[in-house]
Amino acid sequence: MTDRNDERKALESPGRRRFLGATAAVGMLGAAGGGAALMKSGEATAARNSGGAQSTHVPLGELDEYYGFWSGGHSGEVRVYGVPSMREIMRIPVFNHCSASGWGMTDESKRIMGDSWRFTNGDAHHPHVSYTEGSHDGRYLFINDKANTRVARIRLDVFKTDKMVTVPNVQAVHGLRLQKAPRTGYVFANGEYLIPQPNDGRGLDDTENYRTLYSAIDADSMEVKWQVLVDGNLDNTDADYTGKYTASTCYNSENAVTLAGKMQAERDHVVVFNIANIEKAVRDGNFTTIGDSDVPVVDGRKTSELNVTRYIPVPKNPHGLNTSTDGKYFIANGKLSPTVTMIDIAKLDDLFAGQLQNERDVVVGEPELGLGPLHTTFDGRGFAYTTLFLDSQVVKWNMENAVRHYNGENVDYIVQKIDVHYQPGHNHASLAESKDADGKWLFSLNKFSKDRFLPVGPLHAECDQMIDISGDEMVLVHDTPTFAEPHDAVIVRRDQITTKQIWDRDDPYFAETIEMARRDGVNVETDNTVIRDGNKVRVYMTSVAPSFGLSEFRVKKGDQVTVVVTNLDRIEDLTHGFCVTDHGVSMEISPLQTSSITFTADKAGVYWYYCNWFCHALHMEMAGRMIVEA
Ligand code: K7E
Ligand code: CUA
Ligand code: CA
Repeated sequence: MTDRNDERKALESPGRRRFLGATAAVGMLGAAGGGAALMKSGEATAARNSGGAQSTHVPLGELDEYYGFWSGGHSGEVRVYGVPSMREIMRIPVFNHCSASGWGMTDESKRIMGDSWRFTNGDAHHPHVSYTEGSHDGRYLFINDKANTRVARIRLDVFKTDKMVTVPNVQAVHGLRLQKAPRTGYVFANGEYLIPQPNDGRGLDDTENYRTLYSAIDADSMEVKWQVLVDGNLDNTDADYTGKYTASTCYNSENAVTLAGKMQAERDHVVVFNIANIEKAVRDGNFTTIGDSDVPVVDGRKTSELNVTRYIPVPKNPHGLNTSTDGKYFIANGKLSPTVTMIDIAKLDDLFAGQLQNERDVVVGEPELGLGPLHTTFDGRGFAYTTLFLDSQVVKWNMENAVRHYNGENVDYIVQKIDVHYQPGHNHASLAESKDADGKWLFSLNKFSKDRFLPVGPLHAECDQMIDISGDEMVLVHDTPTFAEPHDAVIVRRDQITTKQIWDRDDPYFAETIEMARRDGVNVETDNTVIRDGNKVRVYMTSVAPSFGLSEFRVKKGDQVTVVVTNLDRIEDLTHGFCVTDHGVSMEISPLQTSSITFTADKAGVYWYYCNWFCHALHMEMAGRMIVEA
């Protein structure tokens, strides 16, 4: 490895090396503080470069080639960019609440969010677009909520969240990936933190017996189908391209509850899950349940005899887990180790059949790439790209050469290292979570941005950098500041997604609201009327630019008011809003959409409601009075 280290040093600037003198573990712990030393403004200028073969410029009036879906981290949302222009096109509220669209306020969104609507925060890390036979089919995007242990689905015909599930028996869903073939039947979710099972107040201090589980969610119904009890925790996960196997990294094989404890073992592990064997165990009744949940839980601990998991030792505290787009390897990113571990997926059948001596026999490469490898992406041409958090670099490397090197051949596998600014987490190349990886654009999602943008006080933006990977050399071409905090992104071709221009009147998104109207004897498309039901009042009105179907309605103080607005404008882009002043009531009503919102009229007086989506020359006049009688 010495020659490799020398080669790496030659590629890195002296300033970086000085910062990185310590061991990986110490460096990682000091990353936030040490980062300041790394980010000298002079260095940032020197490292800036441009002039890739491809242009990020999309001429005025032309459309981007790709959709990029960025997770919003602890903003709880998903953001949609056009790639390569990096124009932010849309934000999709998911786990957060949205002042503009009324997500979290409307009756439709509350139904979808279920009990968890009372949480106004989320921590969205891993967005993934559904598959058919390893290619993106553009039906759905799925995303996890680490903060409140949820998984959500977004419809990509309307770009709206349409299902949300709180996963039982686990705390903090972190790693999330989809079954890639034959289609996305399952969404796989890692429970990250170790907790007593069940977590009902018993066994609080029995930390040795804290456990977590791997969950499979039915992508169509969004119900949790089964869970697998594991040893250690679960960080990131990915699925293969056949539908047989998935794998997850574990940084806490120690079952520790302290930072020091989680770094004790020299090796942690990757758990490989055998999907067919898990399904068989469920079918055969070889499962238990935990607490109040009726989800089948299959024992996948090391002591289990169900043949559903294997634990492959890897260097300590790995992080990202990425399947190469040729379907050959699960790649576990070392984090505290300068290596990534390549697991040969083709050898997993033999491993589960008991035909290998040792779990490590499925490891076919362990290239040393640099300090702090976190995530890896692919170009479809045999090269992998790994972020080096501590080195603040992306390294391009040759996968087959890494395997040959592991076999003792004297070949180089590192192709190039490029500086990024600074401290990258995920990276993601165009189409690189599908077998269609096209090796055009690479994004490095960097955690620090000091010196790159106008200062805005102590809190800085994150910095997403765009790298042209279409040629032999990586070329940095663009910086995009992003707000807290894209962990991951997915980029699909624009032809892989088909959207509706206006809503269908029979869309399930608001079917329950239409059903409520039917029970009230109301046709929401023609009737403007008020229905009283005890102290519940339902106000039905239409909207046609520039007026609401009702210019006033009357309720009594203390009434619970539900306002249902149906937008009869069938013109693309003609969205109305409905906002009641001084009541915290706001929602979007896009063309042919029905939206509803429920609130208490708790103050007597006159309150204007108005359209808050600029729709017409007389948009300001599109208003009416809610008259609340004492
Ligand atoms: Cu590395 Cu949540 Cu995918 Cu952040 S995780 S970086
Ligand atoms: Cu309707 Cu503005
Ligand atoms: Ca560990």
